[in-house]
Amino acid sequence: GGDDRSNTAIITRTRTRTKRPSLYRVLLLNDDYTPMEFVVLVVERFFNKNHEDAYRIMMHVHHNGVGECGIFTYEVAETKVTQVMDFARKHQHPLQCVMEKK
Ligand code: NFA
Repeated sequence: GGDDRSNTAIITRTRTRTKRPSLYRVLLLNDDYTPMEFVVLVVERFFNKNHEDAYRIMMHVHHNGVGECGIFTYEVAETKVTQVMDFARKHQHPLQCVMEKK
């Protein structure tokens, strides 16, 4: 109808480009002082692992120097790192938690 000539009825549909978010590994680093049971507790509490998986991750870090606790989007990974670092500091343990782009 007259809508086309006056433009009011023309709907331009742009293609929706869905981008998958970048993912980040959250890692624990070994040190000589943090008690093993504290690391297990951290992995259980902040990474929602059962005791067996948490123990396995702790021993992996203990033997290899570094180990992965989970893979998250940027903001979630950042939150995990902050939570773990705050918890370790509160208990006066030198445990380090870092994130790296996958
Ligand atoms: N290496 C620590 C110890 O022998 C345990 C530990 C494991 C610390 C994993 C940090 C990370 N008490």
